[in-house]
Amino acid sequence: VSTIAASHAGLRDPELAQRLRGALGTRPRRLPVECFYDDLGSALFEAITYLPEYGLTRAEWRLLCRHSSDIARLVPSALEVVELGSGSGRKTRLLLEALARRRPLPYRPVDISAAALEACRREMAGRTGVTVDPLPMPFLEGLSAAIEMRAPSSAVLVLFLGSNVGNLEPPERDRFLSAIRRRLRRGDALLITADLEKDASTLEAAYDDDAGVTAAFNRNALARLNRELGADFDLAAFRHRALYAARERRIEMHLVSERDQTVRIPALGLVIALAAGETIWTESSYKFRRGDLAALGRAAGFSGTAAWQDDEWPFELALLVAE
Ligand code: AVI
Repeated sequence: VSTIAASHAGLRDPELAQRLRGALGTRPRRLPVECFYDDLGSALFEAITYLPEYGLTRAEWRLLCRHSSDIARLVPSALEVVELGSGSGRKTRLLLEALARRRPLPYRPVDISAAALEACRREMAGRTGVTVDPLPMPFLEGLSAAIEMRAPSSAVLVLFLGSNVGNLEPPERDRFLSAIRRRLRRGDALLITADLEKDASTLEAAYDDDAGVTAAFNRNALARLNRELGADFDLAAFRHRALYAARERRIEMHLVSERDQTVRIPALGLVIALAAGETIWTESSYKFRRGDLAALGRAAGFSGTAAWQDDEWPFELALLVAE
């Protein structure tokens, strides 16, 4: 996991600070997705992937186990892989091994978290045929850098896994997929995954687990505002809430203020009054239907080559090719 536009300046990055001011300063109060993923947030997310309630990661793992060799057959053999949001690289290892069986494979993970890239490098160490070349950058910058490094005769396979596409609002998502396409050549490919719709109680449990790990992940976003921007959020006065909005097909995560309170965020020059029951909307996680990924890909200039689903935890993996 990582972010699309964060930088090493953390929340003090001027562009992010500006967006934060807008998102928190007006109602409904929101937080940009970048707020989750400092090193602690990335570690908490890694813990989420082990929760019994959070079936997404295991479903993706099953799909990659089952279909790595199909994917290897469908993509050109002279290939370079760029992964947007590598995380620890655990899930990608299998696929890379299948691809590297044919010939040496340059692998360029793009992630803003140096800790994630380091874990990824360790995970790949000693895998025959895979050379790791980490790019500590926001996604699109990293993709552009990787494209500049490509050997002229190689195709590029971009990985955008983890159902990360679900954390983008639809207009932003469409722009992002088009921005990926614009950086690619005809015949390059995009391997992408998305969590599929399922019943509300299963989804809500996945985002409000019994051990409270997701609640900690959610609260860490406010804890970061305290740490990095000198804010004085009283974390104990916020309750974690996850609800499935079926019409919009998204999980919404909120932090609910348990009382009337005033919070100061000096580095943003912001003082906000929260009423009891008012929420800070911290994340949306969109859910999809079978075939949605191919349709999104088509709108961005890709054709859908293949798609596979997991039936145990409905989840989709799709291979799209740049037209
Ligand atoms: C990274 N992303 C796909 C996760 C999701 O499921 O939307 C983030 C997450 N938020 C709470 N739990 C997991």
